[in-house]
Amino acid sequence: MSLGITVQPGQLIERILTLELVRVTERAAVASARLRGRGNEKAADQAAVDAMRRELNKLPIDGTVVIGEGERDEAPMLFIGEKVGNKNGPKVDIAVDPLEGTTLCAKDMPGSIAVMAMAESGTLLAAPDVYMHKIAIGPGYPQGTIDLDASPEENLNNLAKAKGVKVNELTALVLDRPRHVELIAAIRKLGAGVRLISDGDVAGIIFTTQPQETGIDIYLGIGAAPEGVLAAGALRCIGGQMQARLILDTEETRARALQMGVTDPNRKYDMTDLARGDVIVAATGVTDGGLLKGVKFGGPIITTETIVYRSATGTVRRIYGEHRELSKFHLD
Ligand code: VTB
Repeated sequence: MSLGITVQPGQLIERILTLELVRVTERAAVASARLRGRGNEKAADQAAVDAMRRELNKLPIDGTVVIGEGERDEAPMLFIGEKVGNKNGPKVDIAVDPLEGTTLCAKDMPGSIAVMAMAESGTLLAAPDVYMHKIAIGPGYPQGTIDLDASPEENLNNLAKAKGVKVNELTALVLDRPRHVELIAAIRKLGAGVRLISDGDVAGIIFTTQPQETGIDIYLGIGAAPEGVLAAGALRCIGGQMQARLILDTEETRARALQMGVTDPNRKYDMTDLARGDVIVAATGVTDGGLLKGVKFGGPIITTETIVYRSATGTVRRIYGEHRELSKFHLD
């Protein structure tokens, strides 16, 4: 293949794949956006899964889904362990959340995205689709400012000190769930603010990297594991700190995790344990949100907005796409 540019062997494919991933999440986003506001989470998710899978299988990669939609019997496609790609390329790990925030999409509420990550084989955390304890902050703070095992009080006080502000000037982002009642109370007791979100903690974690814009200083709480790996991949590129622990609270989940290589069910993972190698993360907006604009229909042109993170260089690209429905490349 000659593209008239000189790059190291192995790098070419990676650089080209950065754009290829955009196609994948664009397609998934457009497919699910057609079902926005229809109140059918399953159909919207299935549309995203089908489109993502179809596009992934066109890529010159020998890929394996290591974390994502669920396992073989629960997820019809893109299940953990599924092979994707046309095999004419590097061995890669894939993490997917074809429709992050299915409820947001079904209700046409802000913040649903189509998101995936690709990394060198063996470098993304392979785990079952379970819950995960997570804590994250953006870049610019001393290493160790936060610790998953410290109390919310300690973490917020340390962060306030590192930021040079009072603790009551901080805002934490937390998923609005009954399981977080105590966490929310502990944060508010310090005088700090809590921004509650109904879904979408991949973007929630990414928001901590731009506190001056988003108003979010720290992410705390329990969300899903695939979203944790995807967010870690993005932070690997932008910078920041993140720690996580899988919630393997039954014999069954521990056994499943062990099969995937998780020998210590209580292990505390750092950002680089969740996404170790060179990783590319792409996300396209489905509904409008704080991170990305949603898909726009109407007229002959469909527009999309995608963000791509590449850890090897720390490059973040925002790609605005115009897709002409009447062209032979029309998006279904
Ligand atoms: C989160 C969030 C997702 O699931 O990880 C959450 O990022 C997990 O918690 O958008 P629940 O089972 O309590 O919803 C979502 O909300 C939906 O996938």
